[in-house]
Amino acid sequence: MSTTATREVLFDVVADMHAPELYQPMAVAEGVDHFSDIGPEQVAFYKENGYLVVRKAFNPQEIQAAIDGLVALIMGSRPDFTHVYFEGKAKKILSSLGPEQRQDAVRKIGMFIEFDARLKAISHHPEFLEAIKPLMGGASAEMFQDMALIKPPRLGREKPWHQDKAYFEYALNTPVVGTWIALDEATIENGCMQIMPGRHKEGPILHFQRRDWQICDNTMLGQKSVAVPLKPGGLLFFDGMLPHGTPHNSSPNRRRALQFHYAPVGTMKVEAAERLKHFGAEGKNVTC
Ligand SMILES: O=C(O)CCC(=O)C(=O)O
Repeated sequence: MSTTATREVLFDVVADMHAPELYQPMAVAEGVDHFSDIGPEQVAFYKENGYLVVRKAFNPQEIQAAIDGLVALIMGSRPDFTHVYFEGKAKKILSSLGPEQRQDAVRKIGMFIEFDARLKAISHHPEFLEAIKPLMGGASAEMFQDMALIKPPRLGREKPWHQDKAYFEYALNTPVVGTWIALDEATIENGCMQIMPGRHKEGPILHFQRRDWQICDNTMLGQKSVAVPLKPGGLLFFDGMLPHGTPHNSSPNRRRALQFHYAPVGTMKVEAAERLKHFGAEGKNVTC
């Protein structure tokens, strides 16, 4: 992903539009309603399929508080918070936008939990952390990445197919659990998550720097995915090796989400070279 800075405002540079055939869901993800519904059967499902949905993980008050926290940070509630990345397409018009319009020019926000207690309350929600444990083989979960991913109406662009472990400096066998929480209703039209169930077991897939650091389009074209539409407060747990992506937001509706990643407490990082040995494609005599 390429990012440029202009007068302290960060922009995520515009990428090409994806081919529609890259996102062809054939089914909708399965799940349970509450954290308390997760038992051995659901843990086995997660291990087998690489994902698990909790449809009503957070209540409307918790989600509204998180949205308020996010919007406050975008509006500049904390001048010392700088990790707001605007869509490249908004570069020319950003200074003329009002507060509400400015929100719809944001692509993503990161490293925010220490800047807003309402957001930290979600990432460190006790029931949530407890639910991650069995997915990690019983280890206590430690959050190592926090992001808010925003797809503004019509403007929000694709996150191409990838495996999250291609981004993280952890040994390949680390049980990384990704979590994705819908703040707005996430639909196929506004760019909800799409996943390839079971394919986390296939191991690392080579990634290429194209529209982003991603799996080659040719590898994914025509593959049937499973869509993960969620109501606000719905949550997707997904394995760090599960191929996933989100298409462009072609709808008039916002799609805001939180994404937190967890690893077992105390997991040591490895060198980037270790990660690239598995995922780095350029230089391996392969083409994309
Ligand atoms: O929310 C999205 O659009 C995609 C998030 C994602 O897969 C990622 O950032 O790794």
